[in-house]
Amino acid sequence: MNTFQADSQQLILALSKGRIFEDTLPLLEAAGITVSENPETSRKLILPTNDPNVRVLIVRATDVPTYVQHGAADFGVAGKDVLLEHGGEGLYQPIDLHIAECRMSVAVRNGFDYETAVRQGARLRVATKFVETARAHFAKKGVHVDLIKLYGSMELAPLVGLSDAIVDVVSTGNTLRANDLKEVEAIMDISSRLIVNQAALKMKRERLQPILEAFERASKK
Ligand code: PRT
Ligand code: MG
Repeated sequence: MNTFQADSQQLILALSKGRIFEDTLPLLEAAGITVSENPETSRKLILPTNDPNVRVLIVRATDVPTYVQHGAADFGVAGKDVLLEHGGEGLYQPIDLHIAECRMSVAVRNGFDYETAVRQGARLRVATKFVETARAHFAKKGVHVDLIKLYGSMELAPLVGLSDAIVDVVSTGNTLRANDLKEVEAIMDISSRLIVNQAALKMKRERLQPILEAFERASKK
């Protein structure tokens, strides 16, 4: 039985599977921590490491700030996109890790004249997972939008007439191109940040500090 108890010696790190897990592994190695199982093949949601006092929780990318905010994890790694939607309450964000880099952009269907629509003051329907970021972006531009909240596959929305535009993260642009979409505006650069529970930072400083320093050194390379 793998019972789970938070105690003061334990450090719990929240990570999401996929690119964030993979890009965080070398940073953990730099801190002398090796994760003993691969989340892609293991069904475990709590992964042991070579350090009996450090364990890794595998959660959805958007849930990482929630686990850390409430202290169920002491620290975690989350994209700036996710942190902006969460709001950052209860979180200390000391380090830009420069991993999982991408950008937040506005995209429309090829053939849709975004610039003219904006210039003429058209009301745009925008589908996105990132409603707070999208709201702030269009408010700053003075563009009226109806935001449609989606949880994934935003690229589909303009193709089936659900929206005029999407706000999504773009890395290579291949997904947009494959779906007859084009990027019309870059909103901001995105990378992943180390986040730390504010209480844990005080209570477990001695244990956390060397790991934070190793992450900081390794992420600058
Ligand atoms: O997949 P899930 O629904 O569980 O959650 P998630 O998509 O939030 O998690 P994950 O693991 O896919 O992404 C975690 C973090 O990686 C995000 O919060 C971003 O900060 C960052 N990141 C970096 C990306 C990308 N690059 C990226 N390309 N997140 C998502 N994508 C997706 C994008 O949404 C689009 O569908 O990949 C597609 C575009 O990729 P290109 O290369 O075709 O442009
Ligand atoms: Mg994803």
